[in-house]
Parts: sequence; C-alpha cells; structure tokens
Amino acid sequence: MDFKERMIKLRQRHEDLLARENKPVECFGNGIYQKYQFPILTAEHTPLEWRYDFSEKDNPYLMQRIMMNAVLNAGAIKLNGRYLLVCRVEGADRKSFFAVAESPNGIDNFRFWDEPITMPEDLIPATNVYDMRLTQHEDGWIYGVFCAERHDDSQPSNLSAATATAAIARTKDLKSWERLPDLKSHSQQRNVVLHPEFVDGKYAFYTRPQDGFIDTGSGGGIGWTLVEDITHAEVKEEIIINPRHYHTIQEVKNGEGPAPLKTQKGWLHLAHGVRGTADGLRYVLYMYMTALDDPTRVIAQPGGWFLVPEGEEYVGDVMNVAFSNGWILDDDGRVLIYYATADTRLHVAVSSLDRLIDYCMNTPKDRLTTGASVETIKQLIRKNHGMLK
Ligand code: M1P
Repeated sequence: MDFKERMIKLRQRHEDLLARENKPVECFGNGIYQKYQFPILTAEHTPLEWRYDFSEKDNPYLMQRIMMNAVLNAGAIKLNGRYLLVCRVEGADRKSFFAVAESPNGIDNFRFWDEPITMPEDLIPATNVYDMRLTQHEDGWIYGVFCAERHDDSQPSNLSAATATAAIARTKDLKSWERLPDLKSHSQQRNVVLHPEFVDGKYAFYTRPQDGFIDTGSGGGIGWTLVEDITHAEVKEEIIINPRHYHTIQEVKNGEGPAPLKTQKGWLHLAHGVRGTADGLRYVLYMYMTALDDPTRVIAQPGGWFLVPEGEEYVGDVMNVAFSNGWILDDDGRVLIYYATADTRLHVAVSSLDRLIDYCMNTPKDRLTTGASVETIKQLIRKNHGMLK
C-alpha cells in the first residue's frame, strides 16, 4: 500500500471512530443513570494532525511522530447551544494539556478543536496541568480551576517530590484565557472548584487541603474557603464541609467533582471518594447535597458509591478509578455526567435533575457500621412486605 493509500485509510478509520453513534447500554441498570456503550473520547480520538507528519518526504513510513496516551478528566459546559469539554489530554511523554472537544448532542460525535489550549503560565511555570473544573460564575466570567504540578525543589534529591497547587484562569469563549495567580494556601491543594455564586459578596472555593502530593494526611476532606479578590486568591480560613470517614468509600481521601448544580432542593454535588485495598486505591463517585441558604451545610448524602468502573472500565493506566470533574445540566433537565475510567478514557452517563435529587434525598445514608447497614436493609424489606405502617 503506498503512502497516499495508507493516509486515506487512516483518515477513514479515524472518521469512522469520530462519527460512531453511541447508544445506551442495554441493561435494566440502577434507574439512577444510564451508561453508554462506548467511551466518548480516547487517545485515538485526538486529531491525526496532532500525531502524524503528513509529508511523504519527511515521514515516508507514515509514523506517529507524537503519540497520545489518554483523554480523561474533562470540565464541561454548554455554551451557545454547544456541548463543550475541556479535556485533560495526556501525551506519551506524560505531560497533560487542555484541549476542547465539541459535540452536537453531548453524547457522541465529539471532535477536538484544531489546536490544544495555550494556557498562559503563572509566575513559576508548571511542569504539568490537569483536571479543570469549569464554573460559569455570576460575575460573567467562565473560570477554569485546575491543578498545577511542579517539582518540590525543597527535596532536590527526590525526583518524585512534587507540589500540587490550584491554578485559576478565566475566559469568555474557551479560546483565549487570562491566567490569574494560583490560589495561595498553606497546604497543597488539588480538586479545587469555584462555587458559581457569590457567598456573602465573596468568591467561594471548594478545596482539598493535603499534606503531600498524594497523601491528604491531616487534610480532612472537602474544604471551603471564601476569597474577596479572585485576582489574588488566598486561603485564609478553611473549614471541612464533607469529611473523610473510617470504613467508608471516602476513608483515604475525597474531592469535589464539577461545580455543584443549583436545584430547588439544594446544591447538588458530585465528588470522588478513595479507599485503600490490597490492590491499591479505589476511586469511586458519590453525591451529596448542601443547603441553598448555606452551601457548607450537608443536607443529604446517600450511603456508598454512586458510580464505579465496571467491566472494561476497570482496565487502564491506573486501575480501579472512576473520576469526574464535569457535568452539564441540559435545558430539558437531563444531566450529562462526564466521567473518566482508569485515568485512560472518557465516558458519559445520563440522568436527570429529578432523578439525582430523588437519589440524594431518598437513598439511605451510610450509618457507619455493619449492624446499622443490616437494620437499614431490614427496614426496606419490611416496607416492601407492607409491614411498616
Ligand atoms: O489517579 C486517580 C486520580 O488521582 C488524583 O486525584 P486525587 O487528588 O483525589 O488523588 C488526580 O491526579 C486525578 O487526576 C486522577 O484521576
């Protein structure tokens, strides 16, 4: 096959992948959300122009000159009727960058914009950036808050020593970005999310204080801080609003997912919880709700996980991981939840605001012991047997 023929085949195969229809998984499911047959974005979805040199003279073997490793953890927004994801794309060189993918329906036909985002640097450039949370703030800007990772130069002989900081940028169109100074904090911070409304006239951030790059250590869970000036954001006072807890899905650590959705019943939150196993860490998604008049007060939290990796979703670079930092509340009340599995690929699960509120308000909470869990199950059995008046 000559160069031209191979190029045509390559382009056709890529187009088939991009245009592939995605259908709901045919199963009864859990009634809460519907998963879909195929991942919506993978490394294979990235544009061929990012990977191949199409000059026959310079690349006679039609090799990939730059390889891509994964597409994962995407911020999400519906803007001017378009479903847009700011994806974390990871190259074979382990560097993550942000790139926008657009779909006509939020479910399939996602296509990356021509070029990745050029994100301006803060004063000290980052080695790596990832996991952007998008917030359409009432001040009129769209904010992207993401993790900026740098080597921890206080440990020069340890090549794995790193620091995690919350970086802040804002935009109106996801094309040009204004970088603001990173969030100042005494602890390392990852999974920081901007609340969409002012609280007491201030910007409000969900935080996740951590002692080290991986370990949260004494960092007790999902935190909250108020900031007067977002152009010089600093964590001065921080409270924990959704703590870690022994023998739960969020024993080791947890972190806010996308910016919460405002509903009539309260703020709806999606988060991830992490527990240890003999086989390493297990990342699952869970939900909770907070009060409208006080977004720091948890009013409901269903027990256990909401979404976990299943089947092939388990397998990838970091096994046993479900992670989400993006969702879209659509005009018809559908909620499109974008989740990544195994730090490798991106999927969509579809639910609705009504269902998610029902799930949060009516799923029994984790009462923290086996005995209490059995009691909760027995209550449901008795109710079903018509024994509860
Ligand atoms: O590898 C799983 C996830 O680990 C980190 O999340 P956390 O800070 O809660 O441990 C992040 O690096 C995330 O990107 C990754 O998916």
